[in-house]
Amino acid sequence: MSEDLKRKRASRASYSERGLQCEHPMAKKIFELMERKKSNLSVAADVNTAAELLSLAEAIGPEICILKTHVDVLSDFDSTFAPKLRELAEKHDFLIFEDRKFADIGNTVVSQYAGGVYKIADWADIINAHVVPGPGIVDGLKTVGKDKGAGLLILAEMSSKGTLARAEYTEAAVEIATAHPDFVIGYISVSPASWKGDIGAAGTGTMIHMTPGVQLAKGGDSLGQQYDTPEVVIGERGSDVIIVGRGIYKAQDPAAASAQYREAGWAAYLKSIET
Ligand code: 5BU
Repeated sequence: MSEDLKRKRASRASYSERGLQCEHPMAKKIFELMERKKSNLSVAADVNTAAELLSLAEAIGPEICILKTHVDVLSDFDSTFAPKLRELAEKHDFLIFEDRKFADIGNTVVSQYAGGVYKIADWADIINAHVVPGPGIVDGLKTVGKDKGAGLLILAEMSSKGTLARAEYTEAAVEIATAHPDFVIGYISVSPASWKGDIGAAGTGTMIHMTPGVQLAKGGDSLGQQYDTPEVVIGERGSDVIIVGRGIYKAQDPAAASAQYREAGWAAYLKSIET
């Protein structure tokens, strides 16, 4: 292990300590929620219908800190969906992250975020964006989401094989993210502990790292997804939140599987802050 990595590991702080430092209300809320529920598990609810998603959310709600959605894959989406999901979020104490991956110029993302069929800004606590267009995308999303108290995650890395979001791209993404502390709450990242120097400050500070591509065993799928375990993602790579899709919603008993992932994620976190 490099000296840089050793130093970073040793300086890792608890979620509550980091929550206390947060000025952004949504970042603070996430850190507090993780500590309160003893969960750093986010479930990617990639089912095909609103009915299935709501029933999955009811089953796994007690185990998760964040429910991640792709609302545009729900074949029966209508305006009754969001209020029902929000009700479950209140009941089970979780936040909603719409993984929309905005990627257009500022003016266009304003309409994509606030308008259209999905009206994401009305119900999502957290959204994410690529920085391919440059900082204008953050400024655009901010005009809609900031006053609502929403938080933005910047896609600094991706979990898929051959991703171009690496090296200098990741550094540029961090630069854009850190220039907007009033709206950006963290990153989608894969291996933030290995980022050069202190960029991104994995495991310390107020930026939250969330990582997809997590299963109980290392592996992948036939379309480029790459999986690693909660132990590696939280303990070695320096992330804060594990995002699990098929490992949970395809399990025979998603509630039991989510409990298993929550325990694995939490154990890895506790171990990572041991001094
Ligand atoms: P899986 O079933 O655990 O592979 O689902 C992963 C989820 O995370 C899925 O919703 C993806 O769209 C999402 N994802 C990802 O897999 N990799 C990424 O880099 C990003 C999102 Br960003």
